[in-house]
Amino acid sequence: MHNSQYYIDLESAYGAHNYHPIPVVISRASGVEMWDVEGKRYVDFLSGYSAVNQGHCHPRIIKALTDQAAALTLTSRAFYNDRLGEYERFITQLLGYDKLLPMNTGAEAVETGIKLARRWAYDVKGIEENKARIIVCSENFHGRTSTIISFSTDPSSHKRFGPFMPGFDVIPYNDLEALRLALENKDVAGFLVEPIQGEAGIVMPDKGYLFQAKAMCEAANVLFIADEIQTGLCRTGKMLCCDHENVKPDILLLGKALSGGTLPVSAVLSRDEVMLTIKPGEHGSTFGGSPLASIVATESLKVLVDENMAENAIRMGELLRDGLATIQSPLISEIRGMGLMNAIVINHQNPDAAWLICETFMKNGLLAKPTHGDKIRLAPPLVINAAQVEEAIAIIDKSLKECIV
Ligand code: IF1
Repeated sequence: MHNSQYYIDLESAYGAHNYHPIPVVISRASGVEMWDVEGKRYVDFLSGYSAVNQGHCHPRIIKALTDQAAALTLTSRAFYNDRLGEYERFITQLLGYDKLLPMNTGAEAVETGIKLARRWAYDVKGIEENKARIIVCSENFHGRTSTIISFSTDPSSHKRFGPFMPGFDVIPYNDLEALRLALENKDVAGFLVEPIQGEAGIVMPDKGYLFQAKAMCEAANVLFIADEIQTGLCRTGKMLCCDHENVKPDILLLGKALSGGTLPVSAVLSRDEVMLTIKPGEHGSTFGGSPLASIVATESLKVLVDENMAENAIRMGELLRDGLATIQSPLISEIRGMGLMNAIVINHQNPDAAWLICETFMKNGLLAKPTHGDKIRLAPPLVINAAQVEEAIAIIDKSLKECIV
């Protein structure tokens, strides 16, 4: 058994330097807790970027995974398997869609949503081929593929990765007037939006924005494509964040917690009019819809429902925000969020302040990560209980008082 520094040095020597992790090396986790290689315990306030909503190593999900792994992992879609159809029926009935298109990563779900919207635009809406446009929002985060970064407004995502994919119109987030103007173009096929912007720092639109945006898309015969990869699956206190406004996306994108953090499993859901425009051989993936992914996704969804994780996210989110609001610290300029998707906005001129605070959190037994410099995301697994929330608030309070920035 080596110490933490050994593993950090190993990654630095042999791995690409495309991340800058908090200097902690985790070797075991359960529920909300993680342990490093020295045996020190932490409360996890990142949840694998919201992939571990059900808690680390949820026993039901791990059992489904290991049982299926011993029987059949992959057939490819060249053959049928005895798990995919059951999963497709379960998820479409649960979420109210006609069809599922299974993929793996979140970025692949977004790519699939874009391809579907374009195909629908040509086959159904009647837009001239290669003219379809997709409206997106500034400060968006939808993944890392070359198409997706083409419409990112964050230079660190796209700078010097060109040339870029055309066909996207960027409008400000939470701006219905900008959307109205953009929708005047008859070549618009879809509007791709995060119900809450995660990477931008947990940016919440005004109440009614999603509802109005959906209504405007409908009036313009434009598909409303919701990226619920981070906001979905009970994270914000409802199965989908769009449920807070009773909005049903035309194309729904899910990922992350669809596997409880075990495998890359993503999903695209839509109605037949949209989904059946793609014919055999026109889209797919080697691993998408594998029996292993199908079983794990089904169990991950059932666990969310059976254990009332949406309700717990609402109650624990309120407890967390109320507790944070009582902390007296000049470093806090704002606390915001919904359910268990929250952020503290740090008030300090030092651009490294949020990073230094997260290092102090780590020292005191809480793991979180800054986003966009001055925001710290607070997104624990949805199985967190009141005592663990209180513990986290105490660590955050103590850390903000002792952190020298
Ligand atoms: C990184 C944040 C989280 C996403 C939404 C699609 C994807 C993501 C709304 C792509 C992925 C991740 C990826 C991770 C950082 C991260 C993140 F910082 F951006 F906000 F979750 F907290 N749509 N989000 O949030 O999904 O292809 O990764 O499976 O890239 O560094 P993926």
